Amino acid sequence: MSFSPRSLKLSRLFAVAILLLLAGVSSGFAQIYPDLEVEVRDTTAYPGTQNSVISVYMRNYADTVAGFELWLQLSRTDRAIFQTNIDTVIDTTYYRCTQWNGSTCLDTVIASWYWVCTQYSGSTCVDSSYQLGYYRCTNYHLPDSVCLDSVWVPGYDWRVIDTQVVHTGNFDTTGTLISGWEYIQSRSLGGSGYDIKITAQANTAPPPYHKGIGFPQYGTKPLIKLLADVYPLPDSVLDRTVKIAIQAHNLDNFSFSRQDGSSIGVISYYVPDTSWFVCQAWDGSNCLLWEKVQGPPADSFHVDSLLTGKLDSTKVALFDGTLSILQGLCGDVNNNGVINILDVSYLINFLYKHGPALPNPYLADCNGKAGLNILDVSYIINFIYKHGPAPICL
Ligand SMILES: [Ca+2]
Ligand SMILES: [Ca+2]
Repeated sequence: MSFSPRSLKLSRLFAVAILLLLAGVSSGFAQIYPDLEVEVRDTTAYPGTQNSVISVYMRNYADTVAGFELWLQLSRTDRAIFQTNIDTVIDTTYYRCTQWNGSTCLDTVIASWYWVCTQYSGSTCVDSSYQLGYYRCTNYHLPDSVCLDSVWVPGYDWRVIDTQVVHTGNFDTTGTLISGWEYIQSRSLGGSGYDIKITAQANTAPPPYHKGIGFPQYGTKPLIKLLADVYPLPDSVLDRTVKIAIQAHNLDNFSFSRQDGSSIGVISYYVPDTSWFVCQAWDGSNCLLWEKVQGPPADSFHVDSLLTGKLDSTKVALFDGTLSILQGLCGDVNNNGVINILDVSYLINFLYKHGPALPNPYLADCNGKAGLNILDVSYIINFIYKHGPAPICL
């Protein structure tokens, strides 16, 4: 049996309608269900925790997701940071000219890699190939200019190769929905780790053919797990929550795409783009030389229209998350809420006998001097048995 988006949505609506009837609830509102939900799951971490996991979940009900771009940003720059490494990468941008005037190109689009269906059996794609190009809209629904149909234009006219030093992000795909995907990359666009953008594609080099995340998918596994480091924070600081926001207002950095490369839940439409001109040289009433200016005053103007896109909030639902920084007891090495001889033996075990990892290294590095060593052990012994000073975590 195959699902179609319409039958799936109808069946879900139907199920809810029955539940409402059973509950004796009457609702005057038609419930709208999204096709896709992306959620940053709330999490907690101790101060000073390295490799704290921030999980992103996705639920897709109407489309197979074969690629995505997702940009996350932290609300505070002094509490936590996404883990990044400095890398040198080669970026190639491919351009396709959409309007020629002789040998001069008047307008361009950036060509990207998409899976393009090369053979259909009915409405099912039975063969496809990975191609560089762009989708040109051929049929707009007026007056809202939604693109109803497009054609694939393969190839590119020129390319620009840049070498860039970038901050790549650390992530973990073990046990996630994108485990085994061909291409997964993450970058801090701001370069400092306070943001991270993930770009992933299911099937860049088959075989094996990896079609992406089928539907319905209720998000039992994370989509991706990002690694963050939490800064040390004394218990006296009350504001301990960092918001992790999905940045989707700029669709340059947000898209969830189907197998054919088209974006899920994006409305494309035209906006007017007005150019203003001032005449620099008149010959009677004829202008010999026009100069383009920012705006009025001007002698002439031309209204063009630009194709742009926005997210359809009835189709795509986004949920930001939070990282809440817990309060910890400095010196409580085994993190059980009290400081006693067990913490001493846990730390000795860890430092000298290959014992289990520390639940929170920040709480064990407690002698007021950075670095975990025997001095932290003797500091705790001093505190417990010799009325020594209280542990200090930096
Ligand atoms: Ca303890
Ligand atoms: Ca120390």
